[in-house]
Amino acid sequence: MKEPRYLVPGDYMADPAAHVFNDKLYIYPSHDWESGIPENDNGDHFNMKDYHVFSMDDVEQGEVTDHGVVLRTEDIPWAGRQLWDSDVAFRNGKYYMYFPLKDQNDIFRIGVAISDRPEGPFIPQENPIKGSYSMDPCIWPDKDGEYYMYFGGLWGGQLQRYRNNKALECALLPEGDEPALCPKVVRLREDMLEFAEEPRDLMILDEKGKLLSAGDTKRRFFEASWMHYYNGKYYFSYSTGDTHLICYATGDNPYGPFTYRGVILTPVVGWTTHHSIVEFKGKWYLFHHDCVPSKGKTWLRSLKVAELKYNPDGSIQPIKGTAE
Ligand code: FUB
Repeated sequence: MKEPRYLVPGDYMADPAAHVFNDKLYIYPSHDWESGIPENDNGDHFNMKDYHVFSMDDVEQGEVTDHGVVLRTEDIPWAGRQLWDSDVAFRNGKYYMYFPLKDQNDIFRIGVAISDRPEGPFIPQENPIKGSYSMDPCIWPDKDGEYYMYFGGLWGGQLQRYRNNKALECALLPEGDEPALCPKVVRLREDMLEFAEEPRDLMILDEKGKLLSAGDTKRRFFEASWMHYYNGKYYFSYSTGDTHLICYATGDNPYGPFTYRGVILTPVVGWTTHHSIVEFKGKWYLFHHDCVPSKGKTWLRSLKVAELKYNPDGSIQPIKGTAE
C-alpha cells in the first residue's frame, strides 16, 4: 500500500477497531457528529450517539460497505451520554460489542450488546458490566481460549477517579516521578457478560524495568488500548493523549508486564489519536483517524488505513502522521 487511504469520505468516524470475521474485514468505529458542544478537556464535545459498522473484502482498493446504524443511545436502558470507542469479539456463535457510555450520573461504565452477525444490529444488555468503569475497551481472544478486556483512559476517560477498582472521593492524577496510572486488564466470564475477576494493572516498564512515570508524557499510557500478537510476542499499543503519539510495548502474556518499545504513529492533525492493528490477507494494517478532512475540527475525525511493517527484530517501523 503506497499511501494511507481515507475509508469513509462521506461521514465522520473515529477510533476504528478492525477485526477479521469470516474472511472479511470489519471496522467498528465511533461516529462523530457536530453536536455544537464547545471543546473542553473533559471531552464533552465528543457527544456521539450511535455506531455504524463497515466491512471490506480488500483493504487497499475494495469498496467499503456501510451496514448502517447498529446501536443507539436511545436503545440502551442505562444510557446517559457519549458512546465512545467500542470493540467487538466473537465467541460461542455470537458477536459481543463492548461500549463505554456515561450513565445517568455522568459516570463512564462499559456495556455489552449482542448480535448473531458481525455487522449487527447489536442488542444491549439491561445494565452495564458490574464493576466496570472508565472507557476504551479492547477485547483480546487469547490462544489459551480465554478473553481479556483492556480498558481505561485519563482526563475525560475518568481513570484518575479510581484506585484499586474503587471510586475515590476526589480524582487524583499522579505527577512527575510518581508512577503513571496503568491501563487495566481483566479476564471475561465465559458468557462474555461480566468480569471473571477484579481488573488488574497492566504494567508498562522502561528499559530498566521501572514503571513509566506520570511525567514521562511521551511514553506513558493515556487511552486507546489495543492488543495484537506477532511472532511469539504480545504487542500492547496505546495513545499518549496530550503528546499525541501511538506507542507500543511488548510482553510474553496477556497480563504483562510489558516493556516500552517505541512509537507507531507520530501526531496526526487533530487532538486525539486512536488506532487498531490487524493482519489481513498476509499484510498488517494500522487503522486510525485524523482531522484533515474537517480542516482540524478535533471532534470531526475521519477513518484511515496505512500498511504497518516490522523490522526483523520485531520492532515496528513508525508511520508519519499528518501533523508532521
Ligand atoms: O472518541 C472519543 C474518545 O476520543 C475515545 O474514546 C478516545 O480514545 C479518543 O479517541
